[in-house]
Amino acid sequence: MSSCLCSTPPVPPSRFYWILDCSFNLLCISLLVRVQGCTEKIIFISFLSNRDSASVSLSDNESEFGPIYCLKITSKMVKAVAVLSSSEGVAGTIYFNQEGDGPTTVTGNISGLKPGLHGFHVHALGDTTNGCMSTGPHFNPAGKEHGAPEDENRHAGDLGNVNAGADGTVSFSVTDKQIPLTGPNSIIGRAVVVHADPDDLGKGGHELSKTTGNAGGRVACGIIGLQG
Ligand SMILES: [Cu+2]
Ligand SMILES: [Zn+2]
Repeated sequence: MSSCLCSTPPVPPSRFYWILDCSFNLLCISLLVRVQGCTEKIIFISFLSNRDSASVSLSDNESEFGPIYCLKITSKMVKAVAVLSSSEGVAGTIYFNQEGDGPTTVTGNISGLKPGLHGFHVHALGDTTNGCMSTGPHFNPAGKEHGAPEDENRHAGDLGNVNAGADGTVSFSVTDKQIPLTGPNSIIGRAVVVHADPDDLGKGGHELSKTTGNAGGRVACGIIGLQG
C-alpha cells in the first residue's frame, strides 16, 4: 500500500469501485479517494451495522484500481429466553438464538399440557399485568392475516403448533426468519403464548381462523428477555 499523510480528515469516498466477495463473512472492497493531492484508500463500514465487528486487513493483491481491502466480519450471536407462567399448571422455558441476521432458532420444553396440538405464537406485547390476556394480538408488524409458519401471508408471530405427548410434555426446535432478536422487528420484550387448542393455521373456516387460528384460551405465556 502506498501511504500518504494528510493534514486534514479525508473527504467521503468519491468512488466505490467494486465488491469482490459478498459472502457472509468476507467483504473485499476497494475505494479510491483523492485527498489534497494524495491518493488514499478508505473503507466504508457503515453497512456492517448488523455485525458484531469488522476487522480490516490489507491483502497483497494490487489491481489496476490499487490495493484490495478485506473486511472480515464476525457475526453476532444474540440469545433470549422466556420462562412460561400459567394459572393452569403449564410450565416451560423457551430459548431463542439468532446469529447475525440469520433465522432465529426457537427451542423449548413445556409440561403440563393436554396431549395434542397447541397454538404457539409470539404476541405483540410483553405485558402480563392481566396474565396472558394482556399480551395483545399476534405480533404482526407487516399487517398480514393469520397463517402457518410456512405461509407467505402470516403474522410474524405465527409459529404454528407444539405437539404434546401423552404425558403432556413437548420438546421442540424450530427455525424462523420472521422473529429477529435485533432491529425494528425484534421480538425482545414481547411474549410467547401457548394456547389451549390447536391453531388451525388460518384454514379452519372459523370466524377466528384469519386472526388467531381459533386456538382457544391462553394457558401459558412468558416475556421474551435478553439472555447473556
Ligand atoms: Cu397466540
Ligand atoms: Zn397469527
